[in-house]
Formats: sequence, structure tokens, C-alpha cells
Amino acid sequence: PVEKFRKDYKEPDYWVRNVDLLIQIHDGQTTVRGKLSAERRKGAQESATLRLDAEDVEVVSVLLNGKELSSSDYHFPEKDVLEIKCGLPDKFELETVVKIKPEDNTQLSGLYKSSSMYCTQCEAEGFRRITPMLDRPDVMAKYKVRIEADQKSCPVLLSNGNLVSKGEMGEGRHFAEWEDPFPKPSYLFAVVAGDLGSIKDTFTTRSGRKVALEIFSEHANVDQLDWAMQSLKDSMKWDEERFGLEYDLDIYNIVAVNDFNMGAMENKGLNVFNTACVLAKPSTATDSDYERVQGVIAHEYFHNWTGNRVTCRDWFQLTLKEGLTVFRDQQFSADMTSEAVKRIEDVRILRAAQFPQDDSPMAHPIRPESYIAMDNFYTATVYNKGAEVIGMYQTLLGKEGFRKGMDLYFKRHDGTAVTCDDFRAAMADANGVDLEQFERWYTQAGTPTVEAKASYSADKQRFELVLSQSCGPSPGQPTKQPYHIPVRVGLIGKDGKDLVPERVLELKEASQTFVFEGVKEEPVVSLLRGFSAPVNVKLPRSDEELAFLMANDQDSFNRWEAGQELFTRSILANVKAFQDGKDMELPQVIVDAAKRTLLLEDIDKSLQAYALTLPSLLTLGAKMDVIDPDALVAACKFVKESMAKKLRAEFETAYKSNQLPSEPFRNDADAVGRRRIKNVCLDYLMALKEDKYTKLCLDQALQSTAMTDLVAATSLLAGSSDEAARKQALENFYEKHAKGNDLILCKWFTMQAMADVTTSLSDVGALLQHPDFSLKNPNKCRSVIGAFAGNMKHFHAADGSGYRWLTDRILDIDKMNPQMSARLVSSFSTFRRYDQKRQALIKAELERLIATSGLSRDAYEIASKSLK
Ligand code: BAL
Ligand code: ZN
Repeated sequence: PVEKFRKDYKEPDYWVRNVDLLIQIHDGQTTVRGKLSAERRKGAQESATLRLDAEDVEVVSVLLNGKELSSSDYHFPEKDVLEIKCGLPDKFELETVVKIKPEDNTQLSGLYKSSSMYCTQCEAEGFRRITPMLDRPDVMAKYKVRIEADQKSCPVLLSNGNLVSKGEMGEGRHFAEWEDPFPKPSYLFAVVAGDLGSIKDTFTTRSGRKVALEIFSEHANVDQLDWAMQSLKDSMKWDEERFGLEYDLDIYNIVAVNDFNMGAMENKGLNVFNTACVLAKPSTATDSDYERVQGVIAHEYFHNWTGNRVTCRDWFQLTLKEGLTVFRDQQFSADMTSEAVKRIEDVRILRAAQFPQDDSPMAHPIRPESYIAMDNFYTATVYNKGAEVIGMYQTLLGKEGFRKGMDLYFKRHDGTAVTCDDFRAAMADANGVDLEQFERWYTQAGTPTVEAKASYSADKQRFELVLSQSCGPSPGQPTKQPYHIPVRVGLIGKDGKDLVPERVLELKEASQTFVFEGVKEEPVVSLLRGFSAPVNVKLPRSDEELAFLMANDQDSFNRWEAGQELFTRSILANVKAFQDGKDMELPQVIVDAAKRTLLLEDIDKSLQAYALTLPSLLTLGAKMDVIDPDALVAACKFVKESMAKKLRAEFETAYKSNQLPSEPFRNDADAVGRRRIKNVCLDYLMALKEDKYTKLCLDQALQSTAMTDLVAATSLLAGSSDEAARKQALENFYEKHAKGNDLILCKWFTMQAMADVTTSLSDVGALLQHPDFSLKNPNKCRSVIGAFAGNMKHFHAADGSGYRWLTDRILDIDKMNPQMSARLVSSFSTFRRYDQKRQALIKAELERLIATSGLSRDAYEIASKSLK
């Protein structure tokens, strides 16, 4: 497979200015006529040939300025390239007619059929699977589309922009013509044709334009679209208020699709969504589902400016739009819910998903230097670390300074395809600051460590903080240059109040000393408040200091962080005890701190819940020199059970006092927080493995009406050693809730795939045979196979059975959907973090994958890079 490099970027020899498409959908075969109005780039050689991307399309004819070319005038010099060999004038129209088969498209890239509906996914390189094109984001064209289809099976025909005409054609067929006035790259193109229901609303922009909003889904799901609509209107208003950005078309359509590789797609004026990111109603959606829908609806809407109006010059710049848009959706969700809770959730995701990637052979800068399959770089690094990098601009420049930078970015670049350097320059120029060194966040991979040493002089009332930074090697980068790191710091006195105003320190050297004057007593330092940079922190402190911070820090993130550090220490100490065959212990200081948190009355219940939740196994694993899955799981169980033994009464009381009446269903912050803390308490109580609590859990699993509570209780029972209760809960969940609802079925699959029971591997094997399972549906694959790959104990079974099972599944899926199989291969990427025996077992699986003939380039790329 061919690797592409960022340094090799060149403008194309030809620009396409207009694309005129005719898409004739017939059952079993679709014909696409694509007319490209193109011109030679000024400065390009007259002899430059036109090389169009064309993948899995059967070329019927090619016309130049209306005249059919003979087959000697074009050829396929390499796979997926259609080259026009004859001479071309400066400006011309090139027309191709191709045949495609959406019904056989299991890759879910290009035009495909999902259930009864035809839909498209073009990012990153799917458009070339519809019609030959210069399929690259710097080629921006205006699109006109005519769709023809059967009237009965496809009454709804949608594309980007505005509907300009529609009508009947006779013989049961009809058409619709859409025109998008905004030039766009091909990856933002979309078409949908199907029998869909919808809900409608309107939004009036601040300049008074009325926008027609419509969200489509299969008819049966129309009662689950209201929350998405509300979220869309909230997003539109928020972007006007926060960034002065108004929607620019008269129509905004969203379509929910069952089979979708990603979460959603921001096609201009026609978003296509995975049903999992749009459908929600109280009886089917958990609180996290509601939050996800709100966040993803906002994310895709925000792309209209950060991504669509200003797009990426090339795919290496993906974080330009993704990091920025994730940051924007995070800020929006924080404003809609709670800033403190949202920050904790975002950092939890970063640490569980991105930190391990940054510490693996797949580590890459947020702006990668090379790729084989671009689809492999829609990663937590590009998205989530990318969002952290954007957040650091805001921390350094302040909210107002950040807004000035955004305004300048749009003023300079609206309607064009640009780079991450252009964004950084806009931020620097708008604020008159130097952000040269900040580029290293874009060029270097790996998670830096910031080490702090504190000293205090009572005489001088002076506090000194020496901050040093380092970052370990990553692929192709043995050494690293110092980053520009904003470190938000508070100094806390004995009374729990800040002694001096909080500061953002700019750490730019390998080591730097920062002096605080007028500090009246020796402070406890609160470092990296709000997680002001995506780094690890090293600062020696006692358990007592951490407990003090947990109780007193005015920064809610660092209160949570102190608790996480306490838990982490104890769990890692117990891992060691377990490995050494010694007794495990839970320090009293942790029990006391947890008790204090549990007894707090006027605390946000979500913050209370997160403060009592142990760090995830992946986050803990990242802190171990060698991950020992058995010891890690045992230590976590021990800590949970010991805590429950000591605080049994408090957990019971908190469980009961946070019960909510089933009617009316509420999903406000208080109700969400109550469910969260209640289910954390239930988790601890279930660790006691006593009949009394199994019964409590079973009651919740059988009687709850809120999906959050049902999932929480049934998941706990799915991992219970009480076979009868386990069976009853899972059967009940299936029969009463999951049967007939694909999204709830996925929850049912996941809770079994994640469960820590001796039969885990045979259970997931059986789930694959379940009549409701389908290997072709990405959500279902993720819910069984992806979830099992996250099952720390059983996926990492010492005999390698979990690894072999995953490889077999990857090979099955790779034939249908390489994007999906490659995602699964990445579960092996962190293999060097495990013991020698497991490393050898995983290595053998990666080698087995690479040796398989016909393996997709997507899966090949992840497997081969993981082995480096
Ligand atoms: N652009 C791909 C899906 C998303 O990040 O919105
Ligand atoms: Zn995005």
C-alpha cells in the first residue's frame, strides 16, 4: 500500500468549479452522470493530464465538451485512478457516466443502502465511489444534483443546499433537483433517498432569516426526534451568541441512518446521522444518550462554519476542523449542562482513549505526517487531543482573545481550504502574540509530563515553583523540543481559600522557575487547574494533602483530580500487593475522604458521583509500567469492596435518598445527577456480593422506567456470580426493552460483552449467533466485538483465546467493511504495554493479520504500524 506524506502536498493541476450530477437510482443498479466544469490551474503545465479518483465504479462513457472520447483517450494507469490522456483546453467540461451498486456496498462509504434507504458517506474519500472526481478537500465546487428514483420506495429525495424543483416522471418514478450555492469540497456532498418520516420546525436567525429545520428517520422512529430538534435550535442560538456565527442556508436537514461507520456527518445543509447519535426518548435513551445526542447535533451544526465554510487544505489538517469543532461542542455542552461536570467527562475520555494511543506505536501528532488510509486517522488524538490544543489557545489568550482570533480566522479564510498554521497565525495576529513555539503541539506526538517542585520562604512570604517538562519518544521522534504549556495554578491556604489570585503560568523552557510574592503562609499548590493542558503531572504530595485538596480546592476539576489520584495510588499499591501475594489494604484516609464526599449536602450530584467513581481500567493501566490485567481487576474489586464494607450505611442512605418518582420523567441536571450518584452507590453495594443488594439491584433492573437505571442495574447483574439473578435481569431487559429496538439491543449486547464472568468468551461467541446480531451493522459490531476488546480481564485472558477470537472477527469483517475492521485492529496497538507472554500472543495475531492475503489497506496500516 502507498503511504502519503504531508510534506508532499501540491496544488492540483486542475480545479473543478462546478459539479452537475444526475443520479438515477434503480433497484440493484444506479447510474451516475457527473459533469465537471474544470480549468487548468494557472502555472500548471499544459501537458498535465487530468487524473480523476474513481473507485469501484464501472465507467460506461467519458465525454469532453460534449463529445464522447474513444477508449484510447482515457485509461486506468493504477487502481482507482481514471486518467484522461488526450489534450485538454484551459477550460472544459468533462462528463462521465458510471454504474454503481449501492445495494452491494458493505463498506458504507460512497452511496449505499441502509435498511430501505439510500444514503451517502463521502468523508474522507467516498465521493470517488459515486462518480470520478478530483476527490480532495482543496478542490471546492458548486454542486447541482438531480436524483431520480422510484416514487413509492423513495418518496423522499434529498441533497445539499436548496430544493429547486421536483416532479413526477411517469412509470412510478419521480425526481428532485437540489442546488447548493456554496462551493464545497466533495467530502461534504450527500444524497438520501428513501421512505422517511420527519418532524419540522423553524429557527429565526439573529438577522431575521427563517430557516426550515427538518429531521428525518424511518417512520417508526419519528417519536424519538424531539430532543435532537431542541438541541439543534439550542446550538444555532449558542453559535450566534458565543461566536457571532449565523446559519447561511434556508434549509437544514438531518437524516437518521441505521448503518453508519461514524457518529454523524456534517454534509452541507444535509447532515447524516448514525441513529445512535440522534434518536432519544425517555423509555429508550439513557442520560448519556441524551448528552451524546445534544453534543453530536451541536458538533455537526458547528461544522457549518468550522469545516464547511472554512475547510481543510488536505487531510493532514483534519484537526483544523475536528479539534476545533470538538472544542466548540464541548463548550456548548458545558453551557447547556455544567462546566465542571463536562470538563471531568472530557478528561476522562481523553485519558482512557487518547493517552494510551499517545503511548503506543500508533502515536501520531494531532496533525499526522503520513497515512496509508485516511479513515484510520479519525482518532482520539486528532479529535480529543486536538480539542485540548484549541482549548489551550483559549487559556492563553482568554475567551475574548480567542474570539478575536476566531473572527480574524473567518475574515481571512471564509470560503477557502486552509491549514492548521493559518489558524494559529490568526490567533497570534489577532492578539499580537507569538505562537511560534505552540506549533510543537501539532508536530510532536506523545503526552508530555510536567514535574513540579515547590519551595516556600516564610521570611520573604515567597513561594517558588520550578516546573520542568519532558516527553518520551514516539515513532519517528526520538527526542522532543519543549512545548508551550499553559499551567493554571492556585495556592491554597489552611482555611481552604486561595492565598493569591490564580495564575496561568506559561511554561516554555525545559525547566522554569515561577515566583509568587506576598504568600502569607505555606500553601498547598493546586496545579493544572481545569486540566489546562493535556499533560501528566508529577508533584510529590502526601495522601493527606490530596484529601485536603479533594475537600477544599475551589477548582472543581482539581477536587475531583485529587480524589482520582488517591484512588490511583491505592489501586496501584494493591496491584503490587496482589502480584507479591500480600494482603491488600485500603488506607483510612481514602475512606474518610469518600465519606466526606458522600455526606456533602449542597453538592452537584454529578460531581459527587464522579468523585466516588474509580478511574477507568484503561486510565489506570496507562499508569503501570507493565499492565497486569488480572492484578488490576483484582485490585479495583478489592478497593470497591473494602470501601463498601466501611461505608455500607452511607451508600445505602445515599441510594435511597436519591430515588426519583418515575413520573414525570426528568432529565434536568438534578435528576441526571441523582441517577448518577444512586447508581454509583449501587455499584459499590453490589461489590459486597450479598443477596440483599442483589435483590435491590434486581428490583431496579425489573421495575425502573428510566433507561439509565435499567442499564445500570442490568449491567451490574450481567457481571454477577448469582446466576439466577443474572439470567432473570438479562432476559427481562431483552424481552421488555431490547427486542425490536436496535439501539437498546446494542446496550444489551455491550453489557454482556463487558461483563466479568467466567463465560465471557463463549457468551460473546453466542451473541454473534443471536438472531438480532448482524456483522454488517457497525453499531452492533462495536457493541459486541468492540466492547469485548475493552473487557480488561477476558479479552486479555492469559491463554490468548480472546486475542485469537478478535483476529478471527477482524478477518470476517475486513472483507465487508475495512474501516470497521481497522478500528478493531487498533485494540491490539497498545500490546507492548503488557507482559512478555501477552505481547508475544498479540504479536502473533498481528502477524497473522498481515500475512492474510487480501487484507484491506486500512487493517494493514494499523497492524503493521502497531508492530513497529
Ligand atoms: N467529519 C466526520 C464526522 C465528524 O467529526 O463530525
Ligand atoms: Zn467533526
